[in-house]
Amino acid sequence: MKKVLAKITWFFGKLFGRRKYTSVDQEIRRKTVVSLSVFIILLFSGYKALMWLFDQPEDAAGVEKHLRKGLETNEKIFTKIFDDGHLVKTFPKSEAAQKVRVNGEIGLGSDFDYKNWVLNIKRVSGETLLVPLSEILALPKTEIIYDFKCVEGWSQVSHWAGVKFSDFVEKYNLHEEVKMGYVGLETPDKKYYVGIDTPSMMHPQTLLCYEMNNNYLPLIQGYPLRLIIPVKYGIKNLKRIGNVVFSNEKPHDYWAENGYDYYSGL
Ligand SMILES: Nc1nc2c(c(=O)[nH]1)N[C@H]1C(S)=C(S)[C@@H](COP(=O)(O)O)O[C@H]1N2
Ligand SMILES: [Mo]
Repeated sequence: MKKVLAKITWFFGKLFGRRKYTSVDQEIRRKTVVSLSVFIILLFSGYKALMWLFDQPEDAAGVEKHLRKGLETNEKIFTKIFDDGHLVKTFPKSEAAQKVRVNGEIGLGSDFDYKNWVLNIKRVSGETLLVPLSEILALPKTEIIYDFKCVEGWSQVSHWAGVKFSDFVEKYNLHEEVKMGYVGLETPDKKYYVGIDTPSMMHPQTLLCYEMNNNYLPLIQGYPLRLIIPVKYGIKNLKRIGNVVFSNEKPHDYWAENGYDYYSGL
């Protein structure tokens, strides 16, 4: 045993040891032997690992079990990121701001006749659906407290309530309409307008919102009706909705026209 150990030590000593008087040739040879050994070991382990992988049972699609696991993990991660059904984080009411920040007043002119306001919806048939506030208030109410984010860099936990857009679609039979790719919303004076992909409109946290902190919206925050769409940045949360249209082309969008991302998703 001792002899064997001595031999091994001698061998590695020869291989790796730095002797004082090695010539340049010997030094080059030593380095070549070391790199070649490392290369062969790596090649061999790679080959072994590949063989092991090929030896594993395959599933119906002919995909090996361990690879399939990897695929499934990727799928889980990506559906989590891209699935429009994922929910935005919500907060307890105690965390909602009492003084809610006001930002952006485009399309909120003071000549607004709020007493005669009705929501104006263009059906695909060309007909117009007019919905007064009283009807919207009679629909099931959904509340949300979440972190409202503006692209300008601020965010604030705020408390809103209204009817889910998806409930509204159900109630007014807008099923044909939501087969279209986009929903366009405008202020009554058409000065502020947004285009939103229909899946985001149909997201369970998207509201046609009429309340903030348990009161009607202040005029400056969109009374009588605004969009609250937590999967999007503030710019898409149009205040004072007047008109709604559906289309397969992207509806015009105020901030997209000014260089911001059309999608503006979070
Ligand atoms: N009609 C209208 N809606 C608007 C805007 C606007 O200028 N006009 N600004 C948007 C932007 S940039 C943000 S951040 C939010 C701010 O909503 P808040 O005033 O309730 O905080 O409204 C959005 N909706
Ligand atoms: Mo914003």
